[in-house]
Amino acid sequence: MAPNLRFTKIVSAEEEIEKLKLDQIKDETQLKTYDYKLQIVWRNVAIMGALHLSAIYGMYLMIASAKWQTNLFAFLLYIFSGIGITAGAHRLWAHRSYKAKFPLRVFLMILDTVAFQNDIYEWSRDHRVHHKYSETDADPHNATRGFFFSHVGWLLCRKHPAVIEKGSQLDMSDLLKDPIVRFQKKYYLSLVLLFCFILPTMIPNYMWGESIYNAFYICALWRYCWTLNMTWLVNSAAHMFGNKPYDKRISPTENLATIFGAVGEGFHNFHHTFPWSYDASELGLKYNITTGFINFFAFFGQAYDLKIASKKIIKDRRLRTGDRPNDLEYKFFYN
Ligand code: ST9
Ligand code: ZN
Ligand code: ZN
Repeated sequence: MAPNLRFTKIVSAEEEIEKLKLDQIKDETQLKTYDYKLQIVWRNVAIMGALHLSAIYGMYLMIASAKWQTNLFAFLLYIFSGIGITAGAHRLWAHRSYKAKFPLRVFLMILDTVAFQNDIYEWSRDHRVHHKYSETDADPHNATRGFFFSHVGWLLCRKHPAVIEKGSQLDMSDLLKDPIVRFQKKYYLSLVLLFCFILPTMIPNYMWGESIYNAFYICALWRYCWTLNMTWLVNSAAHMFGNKPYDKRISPTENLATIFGAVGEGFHNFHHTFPWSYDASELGLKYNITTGFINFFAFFGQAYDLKIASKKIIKDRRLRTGDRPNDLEYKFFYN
């Protein structure tokens, strides 16, 4: 373990409850009923449809005519823009599970922009309301509305009024205090144009003579579409299929495919049980590139105050509310 990792260990149940309060403990109050009618946003349907068709064509170009460097670059962009979401928007800004110095925050903001998943402020607000009101009308990608809705459908229609009402009640002031978040929010579309589309197209052309056409379809469109789908799996598959070793009373699961596809974010039963733990799983670095990334920057002091759930509190919770506390499968997967 790196010598200067600064951990804040959460060791007792009382501490866990206190921490959960800070992380906006799931609200059990009854949501009122709304006069709600599904309203499809056809512009988004057309854009997402076109993006997916272009991505399929991009995949064909990867095999048929692209240079290997282009395919490798597209893959690396997927991993690193994914880390912009996982280590940046998710674990740093939405959950405050660790702190980061200015240079690392700038780097994460750029990676997050490559992923183009709405700005950090909007992403974090939707994510905080998702944790607080999971599987209710106020959850933007409420998984009880089905796989398609939680995967992509929620981006193709107007939001349920409960999402906007409950989201407006969240305290988001911490994010607005961060000048990097404010900067990205202010210039978001220009930054997206540059970091998600223009640079991924120009770099392969300039560096190894790839055609602009191939670079655009592969490194911009295919890579963007692939990263979106890997991210969306956390909201769909990892809210439906898999084990619940930490809390069987909630929908989120440990979903193997998502663990790999979402660069270490598919341990979703763990994450909804301990949302403040920076590693988002109890396995440390195993299958978790994002945790490795944060540890790497912690080694240089750029990431610090990493909050982590102690082994004891995880075990206590597993025995109390997990779905298979003594199962062999648990031992195989988790040891
Ligand atoms: C995308 C996001 O893909 C993906 C997020 C995934 C999250 C995953 C989390 C899982 C855990 C982490 C794992 C990471 C794994 C990563 C792996 C990587 C390999 N509270 O939005 P409008 C207000 S984005 C409070 O127009 P409509 C809003 O401020 C893809 N207020 O709602 C506004 O107020 P005002 C690219 C809220 O009209 C008003 O409401 N982007 C909230 O219903 C209207 O807002 C897109 O595709 C809230 N929560 O439209 C864009 N929300 O007027 C898609 C909104 O005062 N978005 N408000 O300013 C849209 O086009 C629209 O938002 C819409 C809804 C059509 C979906
Ligand atoms: Zn979730
Ligand atoms: Zn989360």
